[in-house]
This record gives sequence, C-alpha cells and structure tokens, in this order.
Amino acid sequence: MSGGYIWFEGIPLPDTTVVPEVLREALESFVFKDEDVVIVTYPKSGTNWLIEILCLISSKGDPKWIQSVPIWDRSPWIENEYGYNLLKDKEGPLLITSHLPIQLIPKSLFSSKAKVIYLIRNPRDILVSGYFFYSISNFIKKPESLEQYFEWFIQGNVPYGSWFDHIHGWMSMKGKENFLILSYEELRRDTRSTVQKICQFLGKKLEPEELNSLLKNSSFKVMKENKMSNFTLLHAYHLLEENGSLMRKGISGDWKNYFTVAQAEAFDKIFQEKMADVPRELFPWE
Ligand code: PPS
Repeated sequence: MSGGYIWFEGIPLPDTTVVPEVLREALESFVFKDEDVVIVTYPKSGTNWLIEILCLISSKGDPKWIQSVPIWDRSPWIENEYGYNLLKDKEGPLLITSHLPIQLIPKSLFSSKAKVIYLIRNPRDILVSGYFFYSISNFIKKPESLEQYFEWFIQGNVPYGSWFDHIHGWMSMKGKENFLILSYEELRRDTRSTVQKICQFLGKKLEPEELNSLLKNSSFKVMKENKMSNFTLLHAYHLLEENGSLMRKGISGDWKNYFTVAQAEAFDKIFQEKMADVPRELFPWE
C-alpha cells in the first residue's frame, strides 16, 4: 500500500483504489442506463451522507439494507477497481458514485437519461475535512501539516485534482433535466426539504413515517454508529488508523477553527479569482 497517486490524464488519483487499465476500460465501455442514479462529488463534500439518503429513499426508510451491506457495495465508486468490477456485472437500476472530474466520466453518461446529483460543499470545509481524514488514512498521501495541505489543495495536488476545476467542469451540466445540484450546507440546514427535493427529482414519494425513518437513520449520530457506513470496516485492511472514522464532525464552517487570518484571506482571493464566472447562488455558505 503506497498511499501515492497515479496521474491519469493529468489528474492525481489514489493508487490504492484506482488501477489505470481498469479505469480505462470503465471509461471506454461502461454504459450508464436511463434508470441509473449517479452521485457525483468532489471528495469530502458529503458523498456518503448522500449515498445513505439515496439508499433509504430506495428502501422507503427501512434501515435493513444500510445496516447490513457496506456503503461501497450499495453505491460503488465507478473509478475504483473494486467498484467497477461490482458495477459491470450488476443488474440495474444502479446506484453509482463517482469523484471523477467531468472529462473522465464514461462518455455514455452524456447520451443516457441517468439522473445525476452533484453535491457541492464549501471548499474550505472540504479542505479541513480532507486534511484530517488523510492524516488518519493509509491509502492517501498523508499531509504533514495543515499549512502543507492548504498548499496542496490550492495547487490541486490532492485526490481528484483541483476543486475549482471539478466545479467548473460539472457546472457545464447545469440546467439539464437529469442534473440536480445540491449543497452540503442546504442538506444540513434543512435536511427534510432537501430530501423532498431529491425525491421529486427522482420521481419517488415517501410517506411521512418513511421520511421520518430516513431522517433518523441518515443523521450524523446514527451514521457514526453504523459500521456499514462509517468506514470502520477499513480497519481490518489497515486502510484507516485505529479509531479512525469517516464521521468526524459533520458541521458547516469548521474551517474557521483552523484557518489563520492570512489563509482565510488568501483563500478568499483565490476563490474570487477562480470562481468569478460561476453564479453566487451555487455557493450558499457566505
Ligand atoms: S469521502 O471520503 O470523500 O467519500 O468523504 P465524504 O463522504 O464526501 O465527506 C465526508 C464528510 O461528510 C460528513 N458527513 C456528514 N455530515 C453530516 N451528516 C451526516 N450524516 C454525514 N455523514 C458524513 C463527514 O463527517 C465528513 O465531514 P467532516 O467535516 O470531516 O466531519
């Protein structure tokens, strides 16, 4: 286990989970079907929370599935060797996850009506979340300090490359009927309404008690205790340090506890420069 990167068409991808030949095969031959649902995120945006919600929508709030099957089997990551091998032989409709930038997603996505949900999060919180997670994981390059990781993040020398490029790329899908943009912040602020919005997008309906069960079982507190979702299964493979978990704090604005004033100012400046052309309403954290 090296915890390094493979550089795939200029994008750094974790070499423990991504195998270039397998990814190449996925990009060239995977066929998305109209009934598939695809979760796309830049890492540490709340991916697994959204997966948990989609699983509970599909089970109508019944937690049996999320309590008995690992999260990476329920909605496999298409770019990972493990995930692709599961997906390629699986009967649909499929729930598929990806952190890939748009230029690397299998092209069949663009000719299918598969529903895509793109989850955005304040990149400052993503940076802090990534710094802590990669510090306790053994499959991603470990940063030595937040200062160092801040530089890597700004340069895009982190898993899946630049956050700024990821957003720009996927925003080219904005306005398409099969593309829903959500934010971690709205999901936290009003989980109930946001789940209803997801249901509407998917053409699903939950009864009030099903929705209540979904909200309870996808809450931070309950997910933190669910070993099928909290990544503690990775301990057996030494991929995460002892006591390490995906579920760190689950809040918005934690970056304020870690950025120095100079870092906050530098980040603001870069954000303004790089994101000036993206509508402000997509970033509901300021
Ligand atoms: S990964 O490794 O890229 O797939 O990580 P990802 O799932 O995208 O993001 C992990 C962060 O999401 C938080 N999280 C949640 N927040 C609120 N409610 C729920 N249920 C929830 N589940 C996961 C998780 O705690 C990570 O954020 P931080 O800020 O590190 O706590």
